[in-house]
Amino acid sequence: MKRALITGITGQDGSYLTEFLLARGYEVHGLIRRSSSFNTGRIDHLHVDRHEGQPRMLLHFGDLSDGTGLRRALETIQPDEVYNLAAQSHVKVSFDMPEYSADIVGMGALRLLEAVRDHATHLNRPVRFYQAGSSEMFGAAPAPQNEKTPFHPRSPYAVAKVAAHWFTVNYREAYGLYACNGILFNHESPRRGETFVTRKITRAISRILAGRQAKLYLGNLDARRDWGFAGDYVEAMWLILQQPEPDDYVIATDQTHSVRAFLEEAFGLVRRNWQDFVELDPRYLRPAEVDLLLGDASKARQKLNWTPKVDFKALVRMMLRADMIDEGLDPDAFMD
Ligand code: NAP
Ligand code: G4F
Repeated sequence: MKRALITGITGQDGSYLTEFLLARGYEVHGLIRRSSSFNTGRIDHLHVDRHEGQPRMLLHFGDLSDGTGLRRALETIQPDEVYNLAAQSHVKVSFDMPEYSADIVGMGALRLLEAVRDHATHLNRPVRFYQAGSSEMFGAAPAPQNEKTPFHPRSPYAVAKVAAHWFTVNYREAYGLYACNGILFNHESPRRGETFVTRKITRAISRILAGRQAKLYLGNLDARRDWGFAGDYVEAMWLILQQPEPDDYVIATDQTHSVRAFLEEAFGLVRRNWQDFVELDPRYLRPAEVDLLLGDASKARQKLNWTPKVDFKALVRMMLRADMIDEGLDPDAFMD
């Protein structure tokens, strides 16, 4: 049985990747942070009590700021594959907490790479490493963006992701580590954090329909993103680690839409005009914006044989339906 270690297992991608790997027979180990409130909501449905069965998802306390703990986790788990998904992943928050974001996103990746390198060397066992790179690294670079596009990051988060990207390339070149970067464009789902713009919109619509919210306050509506479905993207993460040689890949839908277009699609599904509900709050504007992300994932299509299955319209509908059900509404009463 293959063993995987996932940092960030409690996040959106960690939960889908865990489901994906369990379905393929893996034993999945996840690093979780100690929290004063429960933070395992996205993976609770995968939990099997040790006293009642044979769990294949096992959780360990740890943090990317704690290098000793990372080393201990590797020694204990002895994974075949390590997926580094943990991050302070909110771009706007990274302007408020730049040092912390850089430490977890940039230095955290380095700490984990160091632990993997030593573990692989001392025990002479091959370990494959996946780094969760981001289209934010392209920032102001002209679209469409692919593996050859030079990075031009526009936030502390994105700068730190560029550092993590190059640490990963460096450990591949310097130590022969099987280390890969997935450069993933935005991917969403019903499990998306509530403060990212897509989920903020679908959740607000559901609350408006339920009479629990009157207005939706947003920032820049002109920004364009290449939005895909997280469930499709975790398959690409796994495929990246199954190739004969380690490499870096852009993962995207190759389609872009503005925040305004997302609003039109989502409010349109429930036959409402978004202009009646949406107002600008300058607090949601960023000191530097990324205007246009549009991926070119042709390398992944050719080499990984990967294609996204869920398109933009299906994604918006999926997220809206899930939030309406959460809100106690019957989606079929509002949508065609
Ligand atoms: P997410 O939902 O925000 O999840 C982030 C995960 O990281 C959570 O499990 C969180 O734990 C954990 N974490 C945060 N700080 C940590 C720390 N100091 N030590 C250990 N764990 C920590 O993010 P996501 O959307 O699943 O994204 C997964 C990864 O892909 C991230 O690295 C993100 O930057 C990157 N990425 C995401 C996208 C996207 O569109 N979703 C695109 C490109 C790249 P808690 O649950 O305890 O907070
Ligand atoms: O949903 P967002 O916060 O996602 P963003 O900044 O693109 O970052 C996400 O995708 C990256 C991949 O490209 C990941 F690396 C990163 O971890 C994260 O998952 O914002 C999308 C756009 C931005 O242009 C933002 O300015 O929506 C705009 N926006 C407008 N009003 C808003 C809002 N974003 C948020 N979060 N909240 C608003 O009220």
